[in-house]
Amino acid sequence: MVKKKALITGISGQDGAYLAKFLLSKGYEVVGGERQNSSGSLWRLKKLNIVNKIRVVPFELLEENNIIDVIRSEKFTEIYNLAAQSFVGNSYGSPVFTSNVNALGVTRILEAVRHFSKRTKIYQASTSEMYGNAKSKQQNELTNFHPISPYAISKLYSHWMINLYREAYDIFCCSGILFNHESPLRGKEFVTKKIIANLARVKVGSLSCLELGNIYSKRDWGYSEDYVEAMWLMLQQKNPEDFVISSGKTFTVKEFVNKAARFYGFNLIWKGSGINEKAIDKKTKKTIVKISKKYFRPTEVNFLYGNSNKAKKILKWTPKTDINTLIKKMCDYELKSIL
Ligand code: NAP
Ligand code: G4F
Repeated sequence: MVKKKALITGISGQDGAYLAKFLLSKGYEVVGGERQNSSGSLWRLKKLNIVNKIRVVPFELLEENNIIDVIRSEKFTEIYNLAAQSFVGNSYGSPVFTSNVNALGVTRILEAVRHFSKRTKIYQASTSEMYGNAKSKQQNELTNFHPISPYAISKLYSHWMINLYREAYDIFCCSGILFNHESPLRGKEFVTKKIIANLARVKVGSLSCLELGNIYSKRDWGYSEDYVEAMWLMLQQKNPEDFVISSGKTFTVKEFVNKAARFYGFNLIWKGSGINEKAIDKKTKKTIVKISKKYFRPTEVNFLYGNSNKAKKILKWTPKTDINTLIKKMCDYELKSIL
């Protein structure tokens, strides 16, 4: 049987690493797309012991000719487009760059496939951020989108482009609307990793306290390694369709802090409100968490809570890792790396 060949764009990112590991386990030839001004360390692939099993090619979402060259010459079976300016907080300061990468970048891939490799299947990394502050209690494939950040708007553009190319040109392309998913390999700018990494430093005495922004937003947090399997399943279906992938549980950032703090042996007592709210450790009376204005966003998605019944039914996919197991994995990893 001919070996399937997949391109993973954003190979240096969290999902890129876990998806590469998963596809290698399925016998794929894995080609990783890395932008040229990346840090170049591929540390996540090294952590997973797979860096030597992947062929890395230059892949920059801003460079049309680079994208055409790669897609035309390689004729991939599948492309997983995971590359993006993925940090919502930064998208307010760089709306043009974010749109160029996340929105037009996807159009560049779609055009290259349409003209030079029409049988290649495409997975696009869409996001629950596209729902914004949706009116419904839980969000699924039928919920209206109401994006409220440059990031979410750029992702909704690419989401609709994927729909268009599927309908207009009969390309097998689909989007996974993934809710937040984390892991020990999560970037340190995202709140879960920031909480877990900084609380570990407070514990060993190398940081005085953790500073956060809005601790009342709710997120539906899952585990990246579970979610990459759903990406693959979407491309193995007879017809391309979009799917919501979520844990089906939602917690506030504050609840996440309390859970992680308990893992490190802190017992937090919260005092004050608004910008003056803080968490004190019951035993030592030390302030462990403070609120800082600088981490608030101009607009905030207050509540994300996904319903993945369609994925359960059609893909036979369910999340395996609950939030407590996820936190334990992340805390164990963090302690090991700082001690
Ligand atoms: P991540 O760790 O931030 O990885 C993003 C990747 O994109 C990195 O490899 C980055 O390279 C690359 N990249 C950035 N700009 C690029 C450009 N101009 N050209 C080519 N590559 C570029 O993100 P992730 O958490 O793995 O998420 C993967 C995808 O899923 C992203 O598209 C994200 O928006 C989306 N998503 C994530 C979540 C989540 O909770 N994790 C949920 C829904 C959707 P460098 O290493 O060089 O920066
Ligand atoms: O961890 P976050 O930065 O993730 P956010 O904004 O939900 O975006 C992530 O999930 C999306 C899927 O829904 C992805 F599409 C996207 O690429 C990314 O992976 O923030 C989570 C929440 C927000 O409400 C934020 O305001 O935590 C709040 N928060 C409070 N203090 C903070 C902080 N977020 C960060 N990053 N840093 C803080 O100090």
